[in-house]
Parts: sequence; structure tokens; C-alpha cells
Amino acid sequence: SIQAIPQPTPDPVMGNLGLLDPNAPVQSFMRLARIHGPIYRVDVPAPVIVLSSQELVDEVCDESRFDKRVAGALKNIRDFAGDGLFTARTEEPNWAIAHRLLMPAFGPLGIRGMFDRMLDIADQMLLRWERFGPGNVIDVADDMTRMTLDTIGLCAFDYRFNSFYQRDLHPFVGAMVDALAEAGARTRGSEAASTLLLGSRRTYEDDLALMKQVADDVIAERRRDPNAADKKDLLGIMLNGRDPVTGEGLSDENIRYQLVTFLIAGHETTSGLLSFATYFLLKNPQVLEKARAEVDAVLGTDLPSVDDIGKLKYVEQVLMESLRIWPTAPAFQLKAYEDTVIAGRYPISQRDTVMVLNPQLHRDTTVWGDDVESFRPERFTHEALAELPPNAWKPFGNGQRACIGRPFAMQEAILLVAMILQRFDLVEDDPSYQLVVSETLTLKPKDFRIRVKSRGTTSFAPRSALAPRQASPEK
Ligand code: FDE
Repeated sequence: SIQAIPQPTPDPVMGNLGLLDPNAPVQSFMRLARIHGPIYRVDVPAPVIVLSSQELVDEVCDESRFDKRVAGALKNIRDFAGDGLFTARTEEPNWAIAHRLLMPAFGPLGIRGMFDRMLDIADQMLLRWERFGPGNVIDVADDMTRMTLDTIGLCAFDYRFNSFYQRDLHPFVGAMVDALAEAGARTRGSEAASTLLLGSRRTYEDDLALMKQVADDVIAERRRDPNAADKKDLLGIMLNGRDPVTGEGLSDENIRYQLVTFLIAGHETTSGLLSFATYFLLKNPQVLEKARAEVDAVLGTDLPSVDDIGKLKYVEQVLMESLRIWPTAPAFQLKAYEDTVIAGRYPISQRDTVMVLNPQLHRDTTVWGDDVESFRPERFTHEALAELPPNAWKPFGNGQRACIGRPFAMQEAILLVAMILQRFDLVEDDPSYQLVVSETLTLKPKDFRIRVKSRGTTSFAPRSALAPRQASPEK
């Protein structure tokens, strides 16, 4: 029998908008799930149906019945990411074309070829940590953001942002963070709210213009490059590739949108992941010791090689468990192809936006047990994963619209965590630090600071000596 979807009593004017903290909407949705259960509806002001149990999420992950919906903040992000992969509707021709064209670059072979560049950037950050020494206070999210921006820039576009050689983060980051906040604020009908909050340093239009400029600079630099034709990286594929099915290439406008898309998607989420993983390692010393024992056994005192990545199983589990508790891309949205009913009783119309609320899905006690707040990477051993019901862990989204950057982000994150543990002892700057999760569409631990002390045991081969084993498959 059909049942109404639970909804907190709406205000006649504001709907349920008053229930969302504008600075922490995801955590507001989580609180509402604890009150109203694994399915509820809110008008904020557009109606959204929020799901957070494995049973319900498993049903809407059926791609024959549901597809990604580009609505809310995602729709606003089209202002600067257009029909790039992330913000394109599945039925827009450029989604399938770019998907087919770019998949191989992010497949296993493609990311193997990016390993040396990832190592280059990771080493820049850690060399800096070492030279500043144990007295230096590191703002974790800030450094991780520099690292991930530089990594996606170098790996995908062969472009160096050189964030570790400047005092301030690259202006692209500020523009992007402000624009993402604005895209979120506009869904709640509070246009320009965030810009005002941030002191109106720039307007939304200035932010958009700056991001477009950075993308155009990257493209222009490539067009000037005499060796451009040999470059098989993401940008090279976008500029020269032809879709095997339609024979079409990407327009200049679409390439610019893809560039902005990859810079955004490729660094905010991964930087949050690395920041949370660092936080959890520090708060769980026995996990840190176990991870370090693995790193020491696999790497010894050598610089990591691409073949080591697959051996760092426990480090990978640490990252998966971080993504369970605080999935940095906290939600994805779906629509039904036809009016339908889920769980045999809740009606969903084609017009509804269905939101999968990852942090709450990842706290479904029927799947994860009662200790959902405990950080236990053992949940992700090979054996435990085989027991996990389908669609219980969705930090990379679903189906054909799932994250194309997943292997890229995981390789980058495993490499960095391993190198940190290999080289440093970590201490919290303030041992009484209590986690505050800040939200800018993605999640980050706010103001989490550490200090690091070189373990002194590592002696790395000089760079020149490494040249032979760094021979990369393509260049
Ligand atoms: C995507 C993605 C997703 C889905 C969304 C929706 O559905 O809406 C998710 C959930 C994600 N992604 C997540 C993540 C996390 C992390 C760490 C990441 N991610 C990372 C990365 C990196 C890179 C480069 C990327 N990423 C990218 C990307 C893209 C392009 C996309 C879209 C796809 C399609 O096609 O749709 C995504 N990503 Fe991520």
C-alpha cells in the first residue's frame, strides 16, 4: 500500500528551508535523517527526497529506472562548468562523446603513466615539510589543496600551478571556492549571500571570468608548445581526439568546460579526502602504526614506484574508511525515468529530485554495525568487502555517471599517505582539537593543523639516480 513520504511540517512561506544551516546544509540533512528516518522529503525550497539506507539506495542505483539529475547546486555550477562531464545531462551529446574520449586516459594504463608526475608534486610538498622542520605548523587542508591542484594540473594538462612556490593559493582556488559556495547559496534563494559573507572581495562574475581565463591560458600554452602533437595527456586527447562512435571532436568551448571541471573535481574532493585521512590517522594511533608497518615493509627507504601502489592494501583501506565516515563529495542526485514506487510503498514522480546522502548511508547500522562512528579500516579488507551488500558505500557516485577520476584520486592519495608515513612522525598542533566539518559543497576538516618531524631513517636516492626506473610509458 502507498504511504506518504515523511516530511517535517513546512512553513507556508519558507517551506523547510529554515531547517538547513546555510553554512552546513549536509550536516543539517544528516540531522534530519536521524529524526525522520532513511527517507524524508523537504522543500528547500525545491522539493528533495533524501535517502540514507542501503536498502533504499540500492533500489535507486538501478540504472534502468533512475539516472543522474542535474539540479540544484549542480545546475548552477553549469554557469562555469557548462556541459563538462560533471554537470552535463546524460542525454546531452557532449556527455557521451567526452565520456568515451576521456575514459581511457583515466583507466589503469592512463593513470600508471601519470605516476611520476604525482610523485614529483608529492615530493615538493614533503620536501617543504622537511625543510621547515618540526616547529612549523601545517594547515592540513591548505597544503593538501595545493598538492591536489598541482597534481591534476600537471597530470592532466602538463601545466604547473607551482603552488608550493607561492605564498598564497593560486587565484583559481579562491575563485572556485567562492563560485561553488555561490552556486550552493543560490539554490536556497539567497543570491550573493556567500559573496557578502566573504566580504565581497569579488563578484560571482569576476570569479567566472577568472576561471575561464585560467582555462584559456592552459589551452593557449599548449597551442604554443612545439611538442604539442606528441602529448597524449588529457588536454592532448581533448584537443586532437575523435570520438570512435560519432567521429566528432570536442569544441573549444567544451574543452574549456572540461578543463574547469577537472580542476574542480580533481582537487577539492581529493584534498578533503587526504585531510580527513590525516585527521583519522592522528586520532587513531593504532591504525597509524599498522599503516606505517605496511609502508615500511613495502617501501623501506626507497622512493615509491608505481608497482608499490597496489601493495599498500591497508593504506587503501584507511582511505576507504575515511570516505565512509566523511565522503568528501557528500551527495548525488537522481531522477526516475517514469513515475514509480520505491520500497513497495513510497511514490516517486519523474519530477522529483532524489538525493542520496552519503555520510548517512555510510552510517546505516544494519550494514556497518553499531560502531559506525569508529574508524576501522578493517571494514574494507578483501573478505569484508565480499560480504558487503551492494550500494552500501557510494563515495564515487553510481553507474555510468560515477566518478571517472576514482583510480586517479586513489593512486594519488595512496602515494601521498604512504610517503607521509614513510618520512614523518606526526603530531597534532592542538591535541584538544575537536573535528569541525566545513562545507563548500565538498567537505573538509576545518582548521586542522599538525606538525611533522622527520623520522630521519629514510635516505632517498638522489633524483638523477632515479631516472632509469622512472621511464614513463608515454611522453
Ligand atoms: C563524478 C563524481 C561523482 C558523481 C557525482 C554525481 O553523480 O553527481 C562523485 C560522487 C565523485 N566524483 C566523487 C569523487 C571523490 C573523489 C576523491 C573524486 N571524485 C576525485 C576525482 C578526481 C577527478 C579528476 C574526478 N573526481 C573527476 C570526476 C568527473 C569528471 C566526474 C563526472 C563523471 C561523469 O561522467 O558524470 C566525477 N568525478 Fe570525482
